[in-house]
Amino acid sequence: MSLTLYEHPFASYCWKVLIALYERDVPCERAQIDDDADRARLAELWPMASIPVLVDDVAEIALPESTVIVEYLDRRGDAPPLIPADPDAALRARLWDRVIDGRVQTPMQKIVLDNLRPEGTGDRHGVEEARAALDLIYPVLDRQLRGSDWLAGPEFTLADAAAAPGLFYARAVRRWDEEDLTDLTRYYEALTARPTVTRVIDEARPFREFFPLPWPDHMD
Ligand SMILES: N[C@@H](CCC(=O)N[C@@H](CS)C(=O)NCC(=O)O)C(=O)O
Repeated sequence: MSLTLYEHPFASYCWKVLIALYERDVPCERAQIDDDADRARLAELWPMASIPVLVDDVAEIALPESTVIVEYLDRRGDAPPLIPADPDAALRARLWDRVIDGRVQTPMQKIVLDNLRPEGTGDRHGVEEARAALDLIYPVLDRQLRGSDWLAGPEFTLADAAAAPGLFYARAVRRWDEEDLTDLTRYYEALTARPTVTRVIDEARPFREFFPLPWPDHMD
């Protein structure tokens, strides 16, 4: 086995890579990052010690950054790549992956992580801005999804692997109007019913105690 993924099943950016592994049926060892000692060991591979990190023993590389890892995994296996071969389709997949990370994942993380700050050091204004950022992007995604099965077009791509964790956790902290944004709601339902996405949701389920807020009733 030449690939090892350093990850945690509850971590949203790790989901992006796990979905890619499952979609493309790429064999990979998993090393769970649980505590400070694990993070310290990870820092020897990648000084920022963020997860995910993919190590390829044969190529002797350690790759951080979920998007870059998904691109690397496209070299493995026979399944269709998550960054399509067609250059225009590839551009769309990369664009919507960036939009999700910057405008969904980032504000979602801001809202979640604010609850882990020491008492009295919360950033109320920053959290309000993050909520407003989510309210701004939801209708944009709804419009993008009008008449389209997946976020970047007719095929499931990198953008959808990013959107699955992004929207899952964003919906836990800031729901969109599901009656009004019907295309986003339809997409979310299709996304979370996809077997590879259902699998990461299920694998993360035992770790919900790590969520620093009560797990919302509206979330399966
Ligand atoms: N841009 C990075 C973000 C990774 C990230 O934020 N990972 C979180 C877990 S979901 C983490 O490790 N946070 C702790 C840290 O960055 O120190 C990626 O796409 O991989």
